[in-house]
Amino acid sequence: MKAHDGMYIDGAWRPAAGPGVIEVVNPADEQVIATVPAGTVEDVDAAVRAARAALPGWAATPPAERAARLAALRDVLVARQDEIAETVTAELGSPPKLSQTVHAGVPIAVTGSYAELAATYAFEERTGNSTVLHEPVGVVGAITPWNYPLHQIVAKTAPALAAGCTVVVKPAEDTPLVARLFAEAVHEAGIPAGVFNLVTGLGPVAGRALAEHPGVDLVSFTGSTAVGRRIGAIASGMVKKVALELGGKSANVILAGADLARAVNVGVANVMSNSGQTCSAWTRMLVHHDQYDEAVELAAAAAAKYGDRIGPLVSATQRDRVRGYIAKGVAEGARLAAGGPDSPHERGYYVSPTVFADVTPEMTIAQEEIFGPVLSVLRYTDEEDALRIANGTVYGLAGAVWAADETEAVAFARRMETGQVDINGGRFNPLAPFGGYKQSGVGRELGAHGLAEYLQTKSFQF
Ligand code: TXE
Repeated sequence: MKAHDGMYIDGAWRPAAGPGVIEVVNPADEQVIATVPAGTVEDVDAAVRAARAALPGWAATPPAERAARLAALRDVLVARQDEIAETVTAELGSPPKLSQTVHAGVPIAVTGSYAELAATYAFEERTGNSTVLHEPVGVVGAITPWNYPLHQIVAKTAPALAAGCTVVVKPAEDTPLVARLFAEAVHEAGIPAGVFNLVTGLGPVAGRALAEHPGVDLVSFTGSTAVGRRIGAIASGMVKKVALELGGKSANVILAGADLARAVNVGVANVMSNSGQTCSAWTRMLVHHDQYDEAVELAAAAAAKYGDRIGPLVSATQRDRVRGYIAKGVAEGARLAAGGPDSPHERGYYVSPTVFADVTPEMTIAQEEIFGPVLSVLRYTDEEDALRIANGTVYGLAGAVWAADETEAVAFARRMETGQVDINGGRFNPLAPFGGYKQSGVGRELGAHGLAEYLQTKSFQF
């Protein structure tokens, strides 16, 4: 058990204002592995002041120099990739391979992409007789969740730094260790004091203080819809800019004629990966009624194969929440084709990979975000029916379409009310904008669209 001290504020680890600590638990064996300080309003205030003081210098730093610092940060993350992966495995419980390739690998790719974008982005352009400037919004307050603990921090910090903003991050209380490691990496990369600051702490205390701080110009939040609503209300009341990445209930639409086995196997892998703790997961599989029974059988077999290969959920709270949804699915008349509420291990917050069949669109498990390894398979009669079901939730974050040919899949995807669609199993692209339609959120992350969130425009007329 390691007791960590301090908050990373103004380029150094400074003692926390209060005595409170947060215990970090390894969800695979329920052991306390570390403590970190629980930040207070005073810590948040010190961090925001440091970020404000650093803002003029960083905003005036030429984009090429900001790009060089981000490239240096990427190199430090590469050098410390194993340590990042081990830390995420310890505090999130993710299997080592996933930690290495996704939890450490994706932030490296994203930081690299912003090093390039900072160097090439048109921060000034001409239109008619005007020059348009894209200037940094100012101080960013970033509140992040635990499901992809480093990615969520990097997806906000890298574009903010590329834009010339300064940042205060309040990471999730369940996964503060990789956030501390990231602060060390920022320091090693030579990013000037005050440009990046980290305050660990509880959401309703430190998170709330950050959202409410008058020195914060933009609040970027990823997490639950309930907290997102509150943060949106605070930000709009204070006329701050706000970006919200919230929940999802994405549809994986398998059109008749698609490669059914591939679509089902990739679809199950998508839901089970990271133990289902992915906001963009394709948690509703939509299958034509002629192929429905075959799809359910394939999905159940694929889920059963996962067995021990998935990690636990992050906490007892999340495990109980997911079990509650499984019980509700059964109570509302869905049929368990694989898995169920029983835990496969005595210790650790595990839930078995679970597949529900005979799910109808209005059931709770087809409407609400479960955030666990639980797939619902729904049947449709024709493409209009599939579209109605796909669009029939309050969310619209991601999704997938499979068809015999790409044109058919694209035609369907155009009619989906969602921010990102994978066509016939498309690959992850760190430059593609990511974000929600409807109640899945406000704003976009990643690529040039993610950078634009941290900029405001000014024009000169000549
Ligand atoms: O989220 P919270 P939780 C969804 C998912 C999950 C559910 C609950 O469905 O089951 O949310 O997860 C901070 N003021 N997602 O309870 O509470 C908190 O400290 C300011 C989807 O963990 O929203 C943490 O840093 N901040 C999601 C962050 O908000 C507050 C990822 C997220 O925690 C706060 C995670 C407050 N009053 C959960 N209360 C996604 N979209 O990827 C909490 N926080």
